[in-house]
Amino acid sequence: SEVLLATNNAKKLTELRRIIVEYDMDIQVLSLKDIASYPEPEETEWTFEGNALIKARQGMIHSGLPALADDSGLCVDALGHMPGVRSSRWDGPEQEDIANMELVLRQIEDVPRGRRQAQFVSVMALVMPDGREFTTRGEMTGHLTTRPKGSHGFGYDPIFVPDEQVPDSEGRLRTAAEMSAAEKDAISHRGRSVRAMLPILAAQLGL
Ligand code: ITT
Ligand code: NA
Repeated sequence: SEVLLATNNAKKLTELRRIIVEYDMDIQVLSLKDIASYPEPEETEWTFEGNALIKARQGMIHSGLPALADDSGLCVDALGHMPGVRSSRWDGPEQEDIANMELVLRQIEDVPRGRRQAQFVSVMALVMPDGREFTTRGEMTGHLTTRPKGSHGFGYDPIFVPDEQVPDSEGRLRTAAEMSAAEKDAISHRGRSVRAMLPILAAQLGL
């Protein structure tokens, strides 16, 4: 069965596809490149659920296919959970990921190690051609470093140290950008939101 992932973020598409592949299901994930282009909807909501549904509804309307969308972001405790749904404000290419990370690091410059907790959130929305709507949520807790480390992943991964990991022999913890794809998927917000969505998707597609 074909499903659209309504995202302009190629890294999200890569992550979703590689998580689904693990489950050996008969699902083909199409991207916005596979359908006629349409204007990107404005993300006007203040919740991840609301914005994920906006993106999935537009994807379904313009493709006629069951459509998935991810809305995600980094919520920093010391910043009152910002940037949150505004995490991609300087959205897009790698250079701009660096600007985003630097802005967050500057804003928490004076926050000590013990108060640098943060969470990544991912909400997956599924909108079916008959209008049925579903959302699932995944979270990953951790803390922020003082400088970027690692080159894997995307976005804020180089400054985020997930809680759920085993320290190396020197007791050092790694950022999400220092983890392999499989390690990140096993504990990530998106890994969790996608794995929660898979049984819903299978049931809706009659698989
Ligand atoms: P679409 O709306 O087209 O899907 P986007 O990148 O604009 O793409 P969001 O509005 O959901 O998506 O913004 C999510 C931002 O949160 C993303 O650009 C990153 O800066 C950050 N983010 C989300 N997941 C992340 C992850 O796994 N690792 C690092 N940063 C992440
Ligand atoms: Na958003």
